[in-house]
Amino acid sequence: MGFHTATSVVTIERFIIEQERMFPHATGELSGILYDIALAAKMIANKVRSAGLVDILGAEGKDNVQGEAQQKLDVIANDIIIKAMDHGGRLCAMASEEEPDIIPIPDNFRCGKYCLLFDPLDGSSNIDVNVPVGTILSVLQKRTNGIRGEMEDLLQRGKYQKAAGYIIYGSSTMLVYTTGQGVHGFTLDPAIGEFLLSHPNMRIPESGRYLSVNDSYEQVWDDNVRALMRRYRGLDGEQRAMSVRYVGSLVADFHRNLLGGGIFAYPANKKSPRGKLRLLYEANPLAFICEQAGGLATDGANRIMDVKPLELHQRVPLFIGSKRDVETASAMLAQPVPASAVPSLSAATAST
Ligand code: FDP
Repeated sequence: MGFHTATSVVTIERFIIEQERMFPHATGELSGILYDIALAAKMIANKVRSAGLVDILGAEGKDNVQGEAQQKLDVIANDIIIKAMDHGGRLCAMASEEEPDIIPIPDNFRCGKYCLLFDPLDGSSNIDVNVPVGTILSVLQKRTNGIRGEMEDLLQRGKYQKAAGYIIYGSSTMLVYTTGQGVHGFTLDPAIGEFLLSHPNMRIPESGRYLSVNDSYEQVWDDNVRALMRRYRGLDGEQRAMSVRYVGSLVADFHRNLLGGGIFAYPANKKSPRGKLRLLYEANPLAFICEQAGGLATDGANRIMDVKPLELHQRVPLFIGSKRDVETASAMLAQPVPASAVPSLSAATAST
């Protein structure tokens, strides 16, 4: 993997300024949003890093809009992002996975032309066990004429995103983003508190090593999903077996596959017919990043970034990663297979 090519120290600030200079008509508003995101990322990283030291872990007692127990750090991360972003004059509305409705810009602040959608702390079930978690963000441009953003501004297809990024709080903290000019990764140097360019122009391998899926759902998958998973595992003799890696934190699984190649899959199943992951806060931003890095993202039938959002918290099945591995998913999911033709993964594994 030859992406560690930075020969001089480039801070995220300098990088953003240099990127902006390439576009003479840029107003600097998008750059301002990216700076603010970098600041929020440092503040959240600080909280995540000290979570084991101070007694701030554990459920807060409130449920989020999906009815999941909300962890304290989710709430903290949500508040940090809102406070870092609402007063800059660049946004006209926000939406968060942790909030049921649009988050308006307070009346005393100026509104700008962009909207921010975010998942403040993805993988929250991993917080208590010291496993990497992440933040995911998506930036859209306002379409309606009023000063304040409206639902229509937020419910745009992913292909209209102006920027997308994620922060992974792992063995180091990294911020990875795209504005449609490639994907660039920055690693936080905790000694100086700066994100430094560490992974310029990230490219995902054409086909990959890793398969990330929770196959405890095999019993409730459709037969063509089971056939697809047998393919990835090399059980139908059509390809070499991929290595299974599942953290259960989307950002961590996606980040590893972006670097090493492979596919992350969260298919629909009989219990969750629309899948689990959220189109606006998770699938769209990661799809934008993945495509910019040379990969693909589909819901099985449609390109993720073409799916029309109908509501803020819409869920979507997700197959995302290396181009050839996602193409295999699209091809195999388009053809229903008879159940009798697909032995279970465990039966097949036992007999090989
Ligand atoms: P979590 O429930 O911990 O917030 O976004 C939801 C998510 O995590 C993803 O980060 C992760 O990939 C997925 O759910 C894990 O779901 P399963 O436990 O069903 O595999």
